[in-house]
Amino acid sequence: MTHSASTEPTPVVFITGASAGFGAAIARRFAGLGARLILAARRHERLEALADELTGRGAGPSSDGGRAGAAVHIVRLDVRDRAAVDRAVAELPPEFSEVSVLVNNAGGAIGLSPAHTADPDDWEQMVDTNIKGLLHCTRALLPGMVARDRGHVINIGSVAAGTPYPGSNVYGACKAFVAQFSLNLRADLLGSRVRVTDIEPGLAETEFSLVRFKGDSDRAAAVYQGVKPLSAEDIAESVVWCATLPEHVNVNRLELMPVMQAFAGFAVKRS
Ligand code: NDP
Ligand code: 8X3
Repeated sequence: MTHSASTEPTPVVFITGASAGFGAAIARRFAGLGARLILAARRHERLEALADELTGRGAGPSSDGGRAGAAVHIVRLDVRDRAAVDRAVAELPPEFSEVSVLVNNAGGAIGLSPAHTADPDDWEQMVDTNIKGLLHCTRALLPGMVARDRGHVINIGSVAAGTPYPGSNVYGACKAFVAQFSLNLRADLLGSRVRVTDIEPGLAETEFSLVRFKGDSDRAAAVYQGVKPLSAEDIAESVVWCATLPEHVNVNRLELMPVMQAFAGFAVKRS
């Protein structure tokens, strides 16, 4: 479904997981820059509401610093479904078809159990979303970027890629995949003007913990209790910063944490 209100020849930004958290904030931030937006996620009604807000199609005048008026195309998409991803890309309306920025943001953690008790279905869902979904979207959009010699793949990784913690087992390993895949893409793309960035946030308050704890809102709220976490807007700011640097500059990896988060030492179990 396409909502059009802008005719500016501007960047086209494809954001996965745009129905919540970082993805929605990234969409708002790029809309403020006048980009054309492709918003993808499974919850279509959330995308509709965001599209209404960004295009100004919704109720009332804009009070958001000029975002209303953006050109937005929304796609109900499960990134785990490779055929659906390919179809969504093939069926982009002409004014959205030359994607210049892909934000591979869809993903998350399911569960926090140790490996020996974790649910294998949760593991599979994390691999399918954080790894395979990201691969599907990248593979579908990269040929166009290379052909046009212009583009930027921005992957949302995590501090969990490089810092182990109990219960992170498969989630952290998925994000380690994202980190290495991002670097390997840079190797493949040398000679083209396509950029690749892996953004690795730490503790950030979104629906992330609600999803991780399968709807347990008390447990999710406790994660952010007594600390000022990163916000979705902080991450959006970093994404936009990387995307708007001069085109000869590539941020390979950007790690962010709230000031009130740091590292623990090695754990030693003594008898
Ligand atoms: P949210 O749970 O708030 O948002 C996750 C988004 O991913 C939603 O829009 C959801 O949309 C989408 N999504 C999940 N599965 C799929 C799927 N199969 N197909 C399409 N879209 C999907 O979490 P965040 O915004 O925090 O997370 C965004 C990214 O940031 C994730 O990759 C996460 O791992 C990462 N991250 C988060 C951190 C945090 O502390 N919050 C820190 C570091 C990294 P829908 O359900 O509608 O499909
Ligand atoms: C989300 C951050 O520390 O919960 O990727 O893994 S953490």
